[in-house]
Amino acid sequence: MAVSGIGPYDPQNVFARILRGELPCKKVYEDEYALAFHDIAPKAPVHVLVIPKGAYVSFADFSQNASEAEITGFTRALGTVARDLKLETRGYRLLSNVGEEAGQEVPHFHVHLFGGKALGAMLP
Ligand code: D5M
Repeated sequence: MAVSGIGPYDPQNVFARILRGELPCKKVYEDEYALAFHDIAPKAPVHVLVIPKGAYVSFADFSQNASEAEITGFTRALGTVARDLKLETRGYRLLSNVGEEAGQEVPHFHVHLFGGKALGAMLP
């Protein structure tokens, strides 16, 4: 079932364009499965977006339709980015908005990685 407000994959979405090199990004990591770059409007001292290379609109799509290699590769990349950015000492937060009502603006699956300060209690 489709997630509310998120249609079929749009190859013109901003992250697809970044993946194709049509738009710039402040890259922090890249491998076969994932690309990580600084969020354009950071909400924490470290605010990085980690996206899969494959065309998935949301976590719902990715978790259902990505191959095991993609899921493993992407998950490992997330951990590597956090480690490379030295976020493990103070801890960090992963967040992914799924669907318009949850606040998803860009329809290419992405995980926000926040760190670099005391993040406090989890909010809804
Ligand atoms: O989060 C989408 C996030 O993507 C939001 O924090 C802004 C960020 N964004 C949008 N355009 C860009 C570019 N061009 N570079 C870097 N970051 C960007 P969501 O969970 O979909 O609301």
